[in-house]
Amino acid sequence: MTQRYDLFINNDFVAPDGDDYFPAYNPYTGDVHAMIPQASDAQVAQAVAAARTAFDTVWSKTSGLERSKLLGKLADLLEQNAERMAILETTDNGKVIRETKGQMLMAARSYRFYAGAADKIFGQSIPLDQKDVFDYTAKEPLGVCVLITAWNSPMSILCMKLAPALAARNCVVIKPSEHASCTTLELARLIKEAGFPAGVVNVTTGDHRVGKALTRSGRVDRVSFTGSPQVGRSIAADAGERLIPVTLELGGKSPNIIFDDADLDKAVVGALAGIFAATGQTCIAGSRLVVQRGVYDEVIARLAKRAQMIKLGNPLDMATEMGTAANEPQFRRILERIEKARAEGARLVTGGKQATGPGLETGYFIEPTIFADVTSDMELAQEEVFGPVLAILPFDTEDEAIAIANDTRYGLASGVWTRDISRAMRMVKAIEAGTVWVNTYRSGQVMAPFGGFKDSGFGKERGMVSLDDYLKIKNVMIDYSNDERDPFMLKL
Ligand code: TXE
Repeated sequence: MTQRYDLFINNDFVAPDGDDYFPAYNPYTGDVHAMIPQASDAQVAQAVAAARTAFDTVWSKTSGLERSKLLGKLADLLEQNAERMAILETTDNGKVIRETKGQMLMAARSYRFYAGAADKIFGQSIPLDQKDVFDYTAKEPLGVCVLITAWNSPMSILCMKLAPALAARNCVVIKPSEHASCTTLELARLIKEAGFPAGVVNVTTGDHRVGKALTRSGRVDRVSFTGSPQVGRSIAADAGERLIPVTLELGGKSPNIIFDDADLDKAVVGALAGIFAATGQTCIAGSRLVVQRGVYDEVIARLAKRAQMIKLGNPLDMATEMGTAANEPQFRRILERIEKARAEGARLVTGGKQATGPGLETGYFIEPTIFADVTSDMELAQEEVFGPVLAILPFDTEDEAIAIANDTRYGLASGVWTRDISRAMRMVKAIEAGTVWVNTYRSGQVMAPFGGFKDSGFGKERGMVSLDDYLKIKNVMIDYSNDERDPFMLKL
């Protein structure tokens, strides 16, 4: 049955102006499974106004304890609805249920983490050189934050933004990707059920016009965005125009480096998880496997063998290991990138085309694909494919590995596989990336900060540090002395 969703503005579910709905496709069956509302400019303005009013009248005045209880309640509701939400997200973007189930529980964990943080936001008292003057800082909320998310993991991406924003006393307007909006609209129901006051959270769905209307609204105080570097640049330009801060999480071309002395059983599993989990449609994909010459052939052989055994199929089946490309444009983009890689001379080891066979008659399936003998000057080593396509590059020395790792405009994540702790520590220092995993890959927890360098963006999500992105610091100086003061003398 096709579910029809409405916008979520000021705790009401409202139909889009002009009954303007667009279809949400199941990338496995090709069927329309839901209708999504396209917010008009006027409705975007209403959502921002609702958030502003809620901020001014209610939310900015709440205690940490009140916010903590509400976030905790939301975490409970998400846990209770995890199965249903996972099925919906898998239906919407083709990511395997094995992963989306875990993602829902991790998102609930995230709301719980920031529930615990909501009443622990304090400033500092600062000793000055002057006597009888007391100085302190207070951390204040920003106001209205716009949260724009991508289609690959809507609930995981959103919780990294929404939970700290709310804990820090901000109101928000959320704009999910037009390619996967359903779980965000379902979350709106849970937010209402949890008891958040009207206007604290609003969801306006639709295409890029809605995102643009939000980032160009003169009444928002921060934008947090996850998506492509191209759109990230345009959002940063809009924010620059208004002089408001932005957080940008823009993807990567992450190096996963295997040294000769690595535990190869572990490293091969890490390499597979790095590129084929989530069908490679993840910003942290270990899409460049950089392998030392001594184990190069062995790693390629082992990876190819396992890649050919990856079970593709219905993403809702717990046995399925790799799902579909999330939508048609993405499917086409991945196949184009594969053709380009062939043309530029990368050696195709396995895969390389649309996957077909029993159970794959419908759906945007792509074979797990591995290219070897890739060099840094190839587009495959530089451009994000955002699909199940691995580029393997050989190296001889540690310096060479570092040079290859850093030869990218991105700087989001990286992996190092070695048994030599001294080498691991040298690599950790040398790699220009916001995350370095040593002897593990694609592992993240809400308490550990995440976010990239270079073209991967800026700002941190997760961890206590991300609260600061949603707060401003006020300095307060109180002179309680009885001294006479010369108005023209600067007092130190
Ligand atoms: O992202 P877009 P798309 C990469 C990946 C993928 C490519 C395109 O390489 O192939 O991006 O994916 C909204 N002002 N990533 O098209 O276009 C848009 O409606 C304001 C990496 O989905 O960047 C959507 O909600 N908003 C990424 C969101 O921005 C605008 C995850 C993302 O859209 C806008 C997904 C504008 N001018 C894709 N234009 C990651 N970092 O993990 C669009 N939007």
